[in-house]
Amino acid sequence: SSVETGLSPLSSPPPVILTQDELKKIAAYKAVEFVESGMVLGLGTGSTAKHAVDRIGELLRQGKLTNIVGIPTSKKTHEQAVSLGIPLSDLDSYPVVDLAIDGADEVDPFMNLVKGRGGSLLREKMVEGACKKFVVIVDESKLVPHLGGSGLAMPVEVVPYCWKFTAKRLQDLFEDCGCVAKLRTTGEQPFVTDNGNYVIDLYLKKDIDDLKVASDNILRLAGVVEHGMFLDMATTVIVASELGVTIRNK
Ligand code: ABF
Repeated sequence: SSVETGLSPLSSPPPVILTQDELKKIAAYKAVEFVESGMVLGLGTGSTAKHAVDRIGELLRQGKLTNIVGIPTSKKTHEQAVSLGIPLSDLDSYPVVDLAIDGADEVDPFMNLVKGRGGSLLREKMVEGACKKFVVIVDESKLVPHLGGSGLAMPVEVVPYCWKFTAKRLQDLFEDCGCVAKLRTTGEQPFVTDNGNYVIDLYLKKDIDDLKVASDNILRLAGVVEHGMFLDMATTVIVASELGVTIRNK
Protein backbone atom coordinates (compact mmCIF):
# COMPACT_ATOMS: atom_id res chain seq x y z
CA SER A 1 0.00 0.00 0.00
CA SER A 2 1.13 3.57 -0.38
CA VAL A 3 0.19 6.94 1.01
CA GLU A 4 0.45 10.41 -0.39
CA THR A 5 2.08 13.19 1.58
CA GLY A 6 0.59 16.64 1.45
CA LEU A 7 -0.94 18.53 -1.44
CA SER A 8 1.20 20.65 -3.72
CA PRO A 9 0.26 23.53 -5.98
CA LEU A 10 0.39 22.75 -9.70
CA SER A 11 3.78 24.39 -10.16
CA SER A 12 5.46 22.23 -7.46
CA PRO A 13 7.06 18.85 -8.09
CA PRO A 14 4.62 15.92 -7.88
CA PRO A 15 3.65 14.86 -4.33
CA VAL A 16 5.94 12.36 -2.64
CA ILE A 17 4.49 8.89 -2.39
CA LEU A 18 5.74 6.91 0.58
CA THR A 19 5.31 3.16 0.49
CA GLN A 20 4.52 1.20 3.63
CA ASP A 21 8.09 -0.06 3.59
CA GLU A 22 9.43 3.50 3.50
CA LEU A 23 7.29 4.34 6.53
CA LYS A 24 8.70 1.29 8.33
CA LYS A 25 12.20 2.49 7.51
CA ILE A 26 11.48 5.98 8.84
CA ALA A 27 10.25 4.53 12.16
CA ALA A 28 13.24 2.20 12.33
CA TYR A 29 15.83 4.92 11.71
CA LYS A 30 14.20 7.12 14.33
CA ALA A 31 14.47 4.31 16.89
CA VAL A 32 18.15 3.79 16.13
CA GLU A 33 18.72 7.39 17.28
CA PHE A 34 18.18 6.00 20.81
CA VAL A 35 21.15 3.63 20.43
CA GLU A 36 24.40 4.60 22.14
CA SER A 37 27.86 3.08 21.96
CA GLY A 38 28.48 0.40 24.55
CA MET A 39 24.87 -0.80 24.67
CA VAL A 40 23.59 -4.35 24.76
CA LEU A 41 20.87 -4.31 22.10
CA GLY A 42 17.89 -6.56 21.49
CA LEU A 43 17.62 -6.96 17.72
CA GLY A 44 14.04 -7.48 16.53
CA THR A 45 12.63 -9.56 13.71
CA GLY A 46 10.41 -8.70 10.74
CA SER A 47 10.50 -6.26 7.86
CA THR A 48 10.41 -3.15 10.10
CA ALA A 49 13.07 -4.35 12.53
CA LYS A 50 15.23 -5.39 9.58
CA HIS A 51 15.68 -1.70 8.69
CA ALA A 52 16.80 -0.96 12.25
CA VAL A 53 19.35 -3.80 12.19
CA ASP A 54 20.64 -2.61 8.81
CA ARG A 55 21.03 0.91 10.19
CA ILE A 56 22.89 -0.31 13.29
CA GLY A 57 25.24 -2.25 11.02
CA GLU A 58 25.79 0.84 8.90
CA LEU A 59 26.59 3.06 11.91
CA LEU A 60 29.02 0.43 13.24
CA ARG A 61 30.75 0.26 9.87
CA GLN A 62 31.05 4.05 9.82
CA GLY A 63 32.51 4.01 13.34
CA LYS A 64 29.62 6.17 14.63
CA LEU A 65 28.66 3.38 17.04
CA THR A 66 31.20 1.24 18.88
CA ASN A 67 31.23 -1.55 21.41
CA ILE A 68 27.71 -2.80 20.66
CA VAL A 69 26.54 -6.30 21.58
CA GLY A 70 23.44 -7.52 19.76
CA ILE A 71 21.03 -10.14 21.10
CA PRO A 72 19.02 -11.41 18.10
CA THR A 73 15.39 -12.45 18.52
CA SER A 74 15.39 -15.05 15.72
CA LYS A 75 17.67 -17.16 13.58
CA LYS A 76 16.87 -14.87 10.65
CA THR A 77 17.97 -11.75 12.51
CA HIS A 78 21.03 -13.64 13.74
CA GLU A 79 22.00 -14.29 10.11
CA GLN A 80 21.34 -10.68 9.10
CA ALA A 81 23.42 -9.33 12.01
CA VAL A 82 26.30 -11.71 11.24
CA SER A 83 26.27 -10.54 7.61
CA LEU A 84 26.51 -6.94 8.83
CA GLY A 85 29.36 -7.69 11.24
CA ILE A 86 27.35 -6.85 14.37
CA PRO A 87 28.93 -8.60 17.41
CA LEU A 88 26.37 -10.99 18.92
CA SER A 89 25.73 -12.75 22.17
CA ASP A 90 22.75 -14.10 24.12
CA LEU A 91 20.76 -13.72 27.32
CA ASP A 92 22.87 -16.29 29.15
CA SER A 93 25.85 -13.94 28.85
CA TYR A 94 23.87 -10.67 29.00
CA PRO A 95 20.77 -11.15 31.17
CA VAL A 96 20.09 -7.41 31.14
CA VAL A 97 19.54 -5.76 27.77
CA ASP A 98 19.79 -1.96 27.55
CA LEU A 99 17.45 -1.42 24.63
CA ALA A 100 15.48 -3.53 22.18
CA ILE A 101 13.99 -2.34 18.90
CA ASP A 102 11.30 -4.43 17.27
CA GLY A 103 8.16 -4.26 15.15
CA ALA A 104 4.66 -5.41 16.06
CA ASP A 105 1.53 -6.65 14.34
CA GLU A 106 -0.89 -4.60 16.43
CA VAL A 107 -0.50 -1.73 18.91
CA ASP A 108 -3.42 -0.65 21.11
CA PRO A 109 -3.86 2.81 22.73
CA PHE A 110 -2.23 1.49 25.95
CA MET A 111 0.89 0.33 24.06
CA ASN A 112 -0.05 -3.33 24.43
CA LEU A 113 1.01 -5.38 21.42
CA VAL A 114 0.23 -8.40 19.33
CA LYS A 115 3.40 -9.93 17.96
CA GLY A 116 4.33 -13.24 16.44
CA ARG A 117 2.69 -13.24 13.04
CA GLY A 118 6.27 -13.58 11.84
CA GLY A 119 6.64 -16.59 14.14
CA SER A 120 9.40 -15.30 16.45
CA LEU A 121 7.31 -14.43 19.48
CA LEU A 122 9.05 -16.60 22.08
CA ARG A 123 12.57 -15.26 21.60
CA GLU A 124 11.16 -11.77 21.16
CA LYS A 125 9.33 -12.02 24.46
CA MET A 126 12.40 -13.39 26.24
CA VAL A 127 14.73 -10.68 24.93
CA GLU A 128 12.26 -7.80 25.19
CA GLY A 129 11.21 -8.91 28.66
CA ALA A 130 14.85 -8.55 29.73
CA CYS A 131 15.13 -4.97 28.42
CA LYS A 132 15.41 -1.70 30.28
CA LYS A 133 13.86 0.01 27.25
CA PHE A 134 11.73 -1.59 24.54
CA VAL A 135 11.14 0.61 21.52
CA VAL A 136 8.38 -0.58 19.16
CA ILE A 137 8.51 0.60 15.56
CA VAL A 138 5.44 0.53 13.33
CA ASP A 139 3.76 2.22 10.42
CA GLU A 140 0.31 3.55 11.22
CA SER A 141 -1.46 0.49 9.77
CA LYS A 142 -0.56 -1.39 12.98
CA LEU A 143 -2.58 0.88 15.29
CA VAL A 144 -5.79 -0.78 16.53
CA PRO A 145 -8.42 0.19 19.11
CA HIS A 146 -8.36 -3.32 20.69
CA LEU A 147 -5.88 -6.18 20.38
CA GLY A 148 -7.10 -9.19 18.43
CA GLY A 149 -10.20 -7.40 17.21
CA SER A 150 -8.94 -6.89 13.67
CA GLY A 151 -9.94 -10.36 12.48
CA LEU A 152 -6.26 -11.23 12.18
CA ALA A 153 -4.37 -13.93 13.98
CA MET A 154 -3.47 -13.94 17.67
CA PRO A 155 -0.50 -16.35 17.63
CA VAL A 156 0.23 -18.94 20.32
CA GLU A 157 3.39 -21.08 20.25
CA VAL A 158 2.67 -24.66 21.33
CA VAL A 159 4.64 -27.87 21.61
CA PRO A 160 4.03 -30.20 18.63
CA TYR A 161 2.94 -33.07 20.92
CA CYS A 162 -0.87 -33.42 20.57
CA TRP A 163 -1.19 -29.92 19.13
CA LYS A 164 -4.82 -30.61 18.14
CA PHE A 165 -5.67 -31.16 21.79
CA THR A 166 -4.00 -27.85 22.71
CA ALA A 167 -5.68 -26.04 19.80
CA LYS A 168 -9.08 -27.30 20.97
CA ARG A 169 -8.43 -26.14 24.52
CA LEU A 170 -7.38 -22.71 23.24
CA GLN A 171 -10.49 -22.46 21.09
CA ASP A 172 -12.70 -23.45 24.03
CA LEU A 173 -11.02 -20.83 26.20
CA PHE A 174 -12.20 -18.08 23.85
CA GLU A 175 -15.53 -19.62 22.88
CA ASP A 176 -17.31 -16.41 23.98
CA CYS A 177 -15.26 -14.47 21.41
CA GLY A 178 -16.24 -16.82 18.56
CA CYS A 179 -12.69 -18.14 18.44
CA VAL A 180 -11.43 -20.38 15.64
CA ALA A 181 -8.01 -21.95 16.29
CA LYS A 182 -5.90 -22.91 13.28
CA LEU A 183 -2.53 -24.54 12.93
CA ARG A 184 -0.14 -22.27 11.02
CA THR A 185 1.27 -24.01 7.96
CA THR A 186 3.83 -23.43 5.26
CA GLY A 187 2.51 -25.23 2.23
CA GLU A 188 1.25 -28.61 3.40
CA GLN A 189 3.53 -28.72 6.43
CA PRO A 190 3.15 -27.19 9.89
CA PHE A 191 5.14 -23.98 10.31
CA VAL A 192 7.99 -24.76 12.73
CA THR A 193 9.40 -22.01 14.96
CA ASP A 194 13.10 -21.45 15.69
CA ASN A 195 12.46 -23.44 18.87
CA GLY A 196 11.04 -26.49 17.07
CA ASN A 197 7.44 -25.69 18.07
CA TYR A 198 4.19 -25.10 16.20
CA VAL A 199 2.01 -21.97 16.11
CA ILE A 200 -1.75 -21.99 16.66
CA ASP A 201 -3.36 -18.82 15.31
CA LEU A 202 -6.50 -17.73 17.15
CA TYR A 203 -9.07 -15.84 15.06
CA LEU A 204 -11.54 -13.94 17.23
CA LYS A 205 -14.86 -12.48 16.17
CA LYS A 206 -15.22 -10.40 19.35
CA ASP A 207 -12.72 -8.40 21.40
CA ILE A 208 -11.19 -9.97 24.48
CA ASP A 209 -12.51 -8.11 27.55
CA ASP A 210 -9.58 -8.54 29.90
CA LEU A 211 -6.22 -9.10 28.20
CA LYS A 212 -4.38 -9.89 31.43
CA VAL A 213 -6.86 -12.60 32.37
CA ALA A 214 -6.72 -13.97 28.82
CA SER A 215 -2.92 -14.04 28.98
CA ASP A 216 -2.93 -15.92 32.32
CA ASN A 217 -5.51 -18.41 31.05
CA ILE A 218 -3.52 -19.19 27.90
CA LEU A 219 -0.27 -19.63 29.80
CA ARG A 220 -1.95 -21.97 32.28
CA LEU A 221 -2.64 -24.54 29.54
CA ALA A 222 -0.07 -27.34 29.46
CA GLY A 223 1.19 -27.56 25.89
CA VAL A 224 1.34 -23.78 25.46
CA VAL A 225 4.84 -22.33 25.32
CA GLU A 226 4.04 -18.60 24.91
CA HIS A 227 1.53 -16.28 23.29
CA GLY A 228 1.84 -13.16 21.17
CA MET A 229 0.22 -10.62 23.51
CA PHE A 230 2.96 -8.34 24.82
CA LEU A 231 1.19 -6.56 27.66
CA ASP A 232 2.75 -3.61 29.42
CA MET A 233 6.18 -4.28 27.89
CA ALA A 234 6.74 -1.47 25.37
CA THR A 235 8.33 1.66 26.86
CA THR A 236 8.23 3.65 23.61
CA VAL A 237 6.17 3.34 20.44
CA ILE A 238 7.35 5.09 17.29
CA VAL A 239 4.67 5.41 14.60
CA ALA A 240 5.45 6.58 11.09
CA SER A 241 2.61 7.95 8.99
CA GLU A 242 2.19 10.28 6.05
CA LEU A 243 1.93 13.11 8.59
CA GLY A 244 5.33 12.35 10.11
CA VAL A 245 6.66 10.45 13.09
CA THR A 246 5.03 10.33 16.51
CA ILE A 247 6.78 9.02 19.58
CA ARG A 248 4.81 7.80 22.60
CA ASN A 249 6.53 7.02 25.89
CA LYS A 250 5.25 5.11 28.90
C1 ABF B 1 8.07 -9.02 14.47
O1 ABF B 1 7.75 -8.94 13.12
C2 ABF B 1 6.92 -9.74 15.01
O2 ABF B 1 6.67 -9.80 16.33
C3 ABF B 1 5.76 -9.28 14.24
O3 ABF B 1 5.02 -10.44 14.10
C4 ABF B 1 6.36 -8.86 12.95
C5 ABF B 1 6.01 -7.51 12.42
O4 ABF B 1 6.39 -7.59 11.12
P1 ABF B 1 6.67 -6.42 10.13
O5 ABF B 1 7.60 -5.46 10.78
O6 ABF B 1 7.28 -7.15 8.97
O7 ABF B 1 5.34 -5.83 9.81
O8 ABF B 1 8.27 -7.78 15.00
